[in-house]
Amino acid sequence: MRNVIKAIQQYKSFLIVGHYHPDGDAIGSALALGMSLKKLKKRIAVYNRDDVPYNLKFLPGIRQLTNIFPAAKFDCAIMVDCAQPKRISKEFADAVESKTFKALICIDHHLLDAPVGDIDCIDPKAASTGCVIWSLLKKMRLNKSADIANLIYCTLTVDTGSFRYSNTTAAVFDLAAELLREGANPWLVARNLEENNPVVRYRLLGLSLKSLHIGFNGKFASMDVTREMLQTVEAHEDLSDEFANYPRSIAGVEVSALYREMKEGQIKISLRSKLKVDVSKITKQFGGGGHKHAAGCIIHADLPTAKLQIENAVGKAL
Ligand SMILES: [Mn+2]
Repeated sequence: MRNVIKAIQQYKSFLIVGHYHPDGDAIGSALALGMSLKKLKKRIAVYNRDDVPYNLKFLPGIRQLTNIFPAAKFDCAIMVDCAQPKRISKEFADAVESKTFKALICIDHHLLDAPVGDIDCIDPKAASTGCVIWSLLKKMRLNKSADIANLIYCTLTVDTGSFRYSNTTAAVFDLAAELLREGANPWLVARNLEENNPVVRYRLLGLSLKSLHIGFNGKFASMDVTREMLQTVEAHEDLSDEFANYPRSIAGVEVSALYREMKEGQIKISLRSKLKVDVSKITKQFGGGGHKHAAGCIIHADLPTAKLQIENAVGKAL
């Protein structure tokens, strides 16, 4: 963190980036950092390859986010909630490869074998990347802002599943209280994150729930989202992002899977577990990643083949 602060003081321009298919932690962290560096009169751009999900459009400063890779040069690039340039975008990975930046900083809370930054600020104990950013901003005395408090509060809500997951520690509640004192508004964040769904999401959920499959003596449950379902209700696949939690919420289920047909011959799998099974070990077998209780991968096959492969691996893990 000391080295990150040094770099922030030393350099004049910063490109702040988060992983594609962004969540509230990637976007909230990037915006909070961007807003703070602006206060220091740094030239900044905040970039994400993909569009902002509908439930994150309320975030303060969201207009500073661009999905067009900036042509301008920057002294320093800061990756947040991600430690691999290729998970930002091809343009970004190319820029890193061709040594466009004087320094590459990585601020994250995922454990990775070999982070690639010149400066890696990774805290696997942090509930969200936003928590790491908040510590950084406090050290730099840039934390007195209700907007930044709301952004960090959003990262915390998203990555702890609204203060429910096993990463919800006493420190998380301490931090939440601190953010509230700085002006974060829990109902504003919750209302926009969770009570702002388009009706078509529920029509899609209705179709997907019909595909509910229970296996391994009730320890496994899965749901599908097919191209046909998406076409029937005219929905975008992003609307099914949280569906993986439904099969896990069934009594007795230890592992759940959501199978999403991306395009012909490409299935995106989201795995969830409740207690013992480390689903990231399963997704890694298929070139994916994630956490113990939530992980994902993509299998290049048709839906029945992908299901067979996943269920074989899940069966062994169970
Ligand atoms: Mn995160």
